[in-house]
Amino acid sequence: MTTHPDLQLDIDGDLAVVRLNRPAKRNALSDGLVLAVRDAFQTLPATVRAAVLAGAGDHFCAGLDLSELKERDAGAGLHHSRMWHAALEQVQYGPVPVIAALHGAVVGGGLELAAACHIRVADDTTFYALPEGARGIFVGGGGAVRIPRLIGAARMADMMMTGRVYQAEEGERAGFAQYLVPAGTAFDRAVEIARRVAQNAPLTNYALMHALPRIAEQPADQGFLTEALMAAIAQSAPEAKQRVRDFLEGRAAKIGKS
Ligand code: 1HE
Repeated sequence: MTTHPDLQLDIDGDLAVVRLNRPAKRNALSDGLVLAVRDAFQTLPATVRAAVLAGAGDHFCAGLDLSELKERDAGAGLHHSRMWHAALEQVQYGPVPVIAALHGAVVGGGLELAAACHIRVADDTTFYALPEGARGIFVGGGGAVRIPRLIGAARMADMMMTGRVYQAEEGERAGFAQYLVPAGTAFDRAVEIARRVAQNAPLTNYALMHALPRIAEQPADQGFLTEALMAAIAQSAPEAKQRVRDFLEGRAAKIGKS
């Protein structure tokens, strides 16, 4: 469990709510907070089936804590970036799907953190930016890998070269978020989605978190084989057989009806 004062972790049944809780500094990510995020996802109780990641106050996250940005030589800069990678790896490839509830600023390292989540729910107040360009630095929290996969490298280069800010609606169209909801409702919607995701067969969620993104990056012939292997494993689980029986015997909800 987390002991960092700026990170709040609540467990509610099979749901974990992880909240950046440093609103006075717009949830800027100090090194300690980045490591606390890593630890929180690494040590979630085995009973948790899905998580919501949110930010306290008016903003999701203002990115790297600039007050800690110091002169680093190349080696120290490398290790700092790799520390972010290790932490955000625990979000993307940790034990459970993570639903991000976004509002206000989702900028810099905050956008990198959001990009490591599996589903992003943004409210109307959300805006996305990569101020690294203006600060004379580069992304270092996995953004160069994950953000182009959401919006394309051309849009990302434009954001960093020109300081372009995407507001909520065009951000959703560009691919930052899968859901756009009215102001103040992102958290509730994210919880609703997380509860639904938590009901999936664990192997289905595992396949979607761990196999799908890798298959999508594989050459087609390798991807087809990985897909077949994952499909065979998922369908052989007793839970999968039960779910198919439930449908055939009229006990499961039809598509579009809950
Ligand atoms: C901060 C930070 C921060 C706010 N580090 N202290 N990220 C940025 O370049 C974004 C910088 N932040 C902003 O542009 C704005 O703060 C916001 C648009 C996010 C919010 O504006 P606002 O008017 O609500 O808040 P504010 O008055 O600007 O900030 C409130 C306080 O938070 C203030 O401190 P105070 O002591 O004067 O009250 C700010 O200094 C502080 N604060 N953001 C430190 N980021 C792995 S590499 C990733 C590289 C990056 O992420 S670079 C991008 C960094």
